[in-house]
Amino acid sequence: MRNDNQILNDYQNDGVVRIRNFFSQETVAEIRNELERYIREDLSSKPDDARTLEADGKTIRNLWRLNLHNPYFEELGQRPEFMSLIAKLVKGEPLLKGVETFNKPARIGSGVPPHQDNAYFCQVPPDMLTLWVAIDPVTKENGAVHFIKGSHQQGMLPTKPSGVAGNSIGLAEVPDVPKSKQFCATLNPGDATIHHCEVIHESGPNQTDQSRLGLLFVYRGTHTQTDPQLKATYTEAVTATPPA
Ligand SMILES: O=C(O)CCC(=O)C(=O)O
Repeated sequence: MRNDNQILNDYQNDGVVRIRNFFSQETVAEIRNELERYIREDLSSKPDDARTLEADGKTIRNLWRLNLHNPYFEELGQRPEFMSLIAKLVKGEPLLKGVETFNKPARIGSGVPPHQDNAYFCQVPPDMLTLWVAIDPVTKENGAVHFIKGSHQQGMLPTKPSGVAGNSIGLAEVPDVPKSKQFCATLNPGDATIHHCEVIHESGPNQTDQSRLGLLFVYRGTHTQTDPQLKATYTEAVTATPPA
């Protein structure tokens, strides 16, 4: 039984919360099938900004905008049982802003530099978050996301373009918190994390033989607005390394 009050409390204090068994194994299997079908049958007819490839030029690193390109994912992200929880966390009526994947394929999956998502989202107040659902098992070795708990409380930190396709903007200075002191979000399929858009996080490359596929849902409260300064800084970075 999901404890929404505990989730809200942990989210407010830490900026990230892990929720076991958020999706059933049946839903995880359904998601995997639909992603495979979408890649096989639909992706080639979508615009270039529907995906980012790994450095080999052929393996998928990310799928973007699945909510726009695929009705199954748009519906999944708007189910009332999730929206009721998200509403509490974003302090208002939630809006599904994006559905995407971080595939982190075995041996090929690249790292994600330390960043705050609001450098991409550019929203004030920062009532925006990501629900990150494990489709594969997520281990320390295959590239679990590491979070610095509580770092959302210091607001936005200076950024710099990262030059990484799919993660074009990162922190100007990497925080001095050893990995051993960060929250390593190991997950079983169907488990999830929810993280605030200003909590610092990163993930390493996948040097194992196990794929680490995550499906992400991004929400904001309908009351948030785009900050012009954050937007100008992001536009500069993403223009150098499109599409995200
Ligand atoms: O899945 C990952 O490795 C990174 C995810 C991430 O950076 C994000 O959710 O903002």
